Parts: sequence; structure tokens; C-alpha cells
Amino acid sequence: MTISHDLFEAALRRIPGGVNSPVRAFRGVGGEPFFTKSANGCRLVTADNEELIDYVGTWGPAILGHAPSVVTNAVRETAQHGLSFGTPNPLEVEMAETICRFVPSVEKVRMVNSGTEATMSCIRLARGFTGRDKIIKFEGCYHGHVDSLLVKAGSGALTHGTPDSAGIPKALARLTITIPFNNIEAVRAAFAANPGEIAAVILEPVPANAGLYLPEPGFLESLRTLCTESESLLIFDEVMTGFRLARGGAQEVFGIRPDLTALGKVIGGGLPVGAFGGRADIMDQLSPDGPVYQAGTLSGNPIAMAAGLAQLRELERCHGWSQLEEIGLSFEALARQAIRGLPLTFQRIGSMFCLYFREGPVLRLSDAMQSDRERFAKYFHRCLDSGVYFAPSQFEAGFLSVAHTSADIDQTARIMSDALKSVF
Ligand code: KE4
Repeated sequence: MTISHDLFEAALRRIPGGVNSPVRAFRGVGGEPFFTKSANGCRLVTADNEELIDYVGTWGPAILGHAPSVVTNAVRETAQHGLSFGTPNPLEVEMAETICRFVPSVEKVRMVNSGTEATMSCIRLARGFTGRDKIIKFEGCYHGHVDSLLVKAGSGALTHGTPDSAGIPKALARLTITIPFNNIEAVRAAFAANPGEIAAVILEPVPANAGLYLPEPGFLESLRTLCTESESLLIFDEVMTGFRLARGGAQEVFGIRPDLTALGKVIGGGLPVGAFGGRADIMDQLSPDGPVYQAGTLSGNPIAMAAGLAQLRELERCHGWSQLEEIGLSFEALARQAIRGLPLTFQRIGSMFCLYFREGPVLRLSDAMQSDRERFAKYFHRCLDSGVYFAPSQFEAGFLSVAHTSADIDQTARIMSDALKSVF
């Protein structure tokens, strides 16, 4: 038996499913999860000393690769002066100013401790600001485990067949209208059927929790227009895409100005950080100035701020976003070579990608759901056994980092190609 197996046995006795987050349980691909004991650059080292080229990147934060020295040094240095103060600290101000500089639609911002807190706070703030209750979201989009948003959700909810979680009061779920992504007519109809009742539309501008698919031309622009006309708020959940697709995230790439933006992952450099921000007139509705309450003991934690700031500064210094595009282009070229002639679809934007086990294109959840999950699972394990770790679910995106070298990508392409030959 392996050390990971023994650790998993112990975990199962005390942690539900043996994991602190469901997608780690490998239920989407079968088998037992490996345990990681260290990570550096684009590689993980398992508890059994296997080295893996990592394309999950702790689900997005490791954009510079794992444990970049600029971040670990900042953490070490900051920790000398204390771990948490429960008072305002200078790093929070620097983080807020940096976010507002990177993301122009964010005029004011508040730090939280996870992406879930960020989206949850956006929803409450939108409802408080508009005085309306209903929310529009899109099938397959995942916004964290927020009661109002765990309706036809993606990511682990989809992987484990619980897109509509138990425990959500029907009275609350009824206030969430879910619509297929890229269907602007259905959004228009929802607004017409609920005049003056829609507080906000929330979406991942590039949905990456049902694999990865893109907004069709004009879709985001139409959402912006519909929200403006209806005086509803447009909320971009950029927990995944923020600071990754561009310095200003997907909203910079697509030229759309949302009213609120949820952020996370990259912003913490690997530590627990989320943030939400947007128009000052909306953000000023938050306590202590306004009537919408929101709070957090560790929000703006100095260590987390130092880690996130070090990561954002380094991304800007090394022109990380253009490096990521170059790495993405070369990865895509090799991936397309590996899948040539096979009933597969490879979709990418920047450093995010997905290989769907179905013929494309994939434009919405219903398309993604037609993927061959069994064949995906076999492919996943063949790659893992050969030293490449892709996300353990067809309904997750893959992530490249600045630390992935051309040698890593060449090696990955060979392993992908061999794995595909063995499952087709
Ligand atoms: P967290 O609460 O997990 O920090 O963030 C929730 C969240 C919000 N919005 C988007 C677009 C997200 O992708 C996420 C979390 N992403 C998943 C990966 N698909 C996290 C992995 C996990 O659940 O363990």
C-alpha cells in the first residue's frame, strides 16, 4: 500500500469523504486521491515521492507556479511582525489601491477570505442596493457554495451530481433564475417576465466550472445593456479569471464594465483571500457606512495581503500575462496535434483550457454534459500514472503557469498522446 492510501484511510475516519473540498476526492475519475507533501514551480511531489507536472495549480492561485520565492519571502518577512491584528493594517490599503489600479471598474473593494464569501457578499449587496430579491445565474456556472447560487451549479456540484444542493430552502432557490449560457433571448425573456424584480445577473464571464467555454460574440455586451436598461446589477465572478486572463481579468479582455466583481485565487498568492468590489455608490452601501452588513475576522490579513501583493507585483514586473499567452499558444499547438483525428474538443483562453471528450464546439453546459466521462477518467489516470496531473473531473478547467517550461509542455504532450492512444 502507498502512503497516500494510508493517509486517505485516516482522513476518511475524520473528514467527510476524506477531503476538505469535494472535487479533491477523485469521485469524477474514480480511484483514490494522492496526497501532496510539497510543491514548487509547476510540479507537485506526492506523499509517495512521485513528481507530477501540475495543470491544476491549486485551482488557479499558482499562476507563477507553486511557492514562488517572491511570495514565500514576503510571507516569511511579514510573519516576523505578527500574523493577524484585527485592526486596519497598511497592506490592506496597498492591496485595495492595487486592485483598483488593475481593474478599473472597481472603484472600491473589500477583502474577504474566499471566492464564496466574495460572491455571497456581491449578491447580498446587489439585493440591498436595488431592494430587489431575484437573481439570474447561468447553468453550469459555479460561484462557490452560496445558498442562492448552488442552483444548477458547476464544479464539484456538477461532478458529484448535486448541481442543486440539499439544504437550500425552496423559498430561496425560487429567487434564483437559471438560464443556459450564451442564450441572450432567454435572459431577455426572464427580464420581461420579472419586471423590476431582478437585483442582479451573476456569471463567470468565461465559464470554467463545466470545463471551459467562451461567451459568444455580443453575449456579454447584451447582458450589460439588459442590466443597465432594467437597473439590475451586472456581477462578474472573476474568482478564476481575475488577474489571470489579463491584468484586469476577463472584463479587460472583453471590454465590459460590470457593476460588481468577485475576485479570489490569484489575489492570495496561495493563501486564503477573496475580494469584491465595484462602483463606489454601490460599495458605500456596505456597513459601517450603509445598511448592508458584511464582515470577516481575518479579512485583509497581513500575511495573506503580503502574499497576494507579491504575486500581483511579480505578474506585472515579469509581464506575466504575455508570457502566459505564449505558453498557452505552444501548449494548444501540441494539444491539437495530440488529439488530431479523435472525437475531442480542445478549448483555451489565455492560460486556461479544457479537453472535452466529445466533438465540439462546447458553448454551454448541455454541450459539456455530452462528454464521454468514462473515457476521460481512463485518460486522466493514464496521464497521472505517467506523471501529469490534470483536473480530476471533465467539468473543470486546466491551468498553465509562468513556471511551465517548453520542456514540461513537450513532455506533457508526449504523455497526452500516449494516453489518448491507449483509450481510443
Ligand atoms: P472558493 O470559495 O472555493 O475560494 O471560491 C469559489 C469560486 C467562486 N467562483 C468561481 C468562478 C470559482 O471557480 C470558485 C471555486 N473554484 C473551484 C474550482 N472549480 C474551487 C475548487 C474547490 O471547490 O475545491
